[in-house]
Amino acid sequence: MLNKFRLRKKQNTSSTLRDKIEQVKKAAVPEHVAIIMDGNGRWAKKRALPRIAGHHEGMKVVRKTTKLANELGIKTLTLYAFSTENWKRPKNEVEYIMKLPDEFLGTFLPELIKENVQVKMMGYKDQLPIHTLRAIEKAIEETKNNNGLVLNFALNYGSRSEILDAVKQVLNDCNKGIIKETELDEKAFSSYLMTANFTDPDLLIRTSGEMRLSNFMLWQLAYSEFWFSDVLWPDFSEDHLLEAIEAFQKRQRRYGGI
Ligand code: V07
Repeated sequence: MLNKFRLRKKQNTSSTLRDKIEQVKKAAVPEHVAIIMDGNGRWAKKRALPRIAGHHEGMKVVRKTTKLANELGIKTLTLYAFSTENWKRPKNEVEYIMKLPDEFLGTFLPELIKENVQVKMMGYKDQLPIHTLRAIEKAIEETKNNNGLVLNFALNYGSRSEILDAVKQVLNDCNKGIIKETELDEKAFSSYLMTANFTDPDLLIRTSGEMRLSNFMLWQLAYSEFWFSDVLWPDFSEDHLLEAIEAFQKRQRRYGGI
């Protein structure tokens, strides 16, 4: 009796998720979604677990989110995995976090390849542990010919540094005569950023109730829609992502009406 009930309940839940996915796919889906995956430490603290347990749980949500984004036809998913400021955290926590790309790819790379996902990374590679960099570069190489979702990890990324480095590169190119001051417009400047080959995000999601950009894609988010959710990243489900996209679609329709 109890088993029967559970089975029925499970089937009902998944069919509503299916329906919702189909519903969302009928309207314009954002091309590029960026997410600040915040609240992993708080999720762990609430359960009296070490912070690293929250990061590990958060990693599983990366997989679910990637799968759904791909299924919805989102072209690019940029995930803020580690900022240039995150090095200030306790050494053991940083060490653990830097093993997550290895673990994630060790488990899910075959799945990403099968699902036609292309892995990319933006951020300062120099300071990353060699094992982290090797795992990511292997994934980038093995998925480079895929043409489904682009899964772009922002790792050791900081937007002010990115902009400053772009300015320095522009000055360099100016001195060498590669670009003239009069040719430098927004489009030309964008090509000096780490996102040179990306469109700007249409939608930014930040979880865990914080309403800040925290040095994330400051230039690129100039015209994006923002969606702030109180849900902690490890609790961020398919339903929550669909809710954010539905809200985005409603805003699009309103602007279209006037
Ligand atoms: C990290 C889990 C998600 C919540 C936020 C912080 C902790 C997946 C990756 C990853 C990165 C590159 C890659 C494949 C997977 C990751 C870091 C942290 C640094 F090619 N999750 N995750 N990287 N967390």
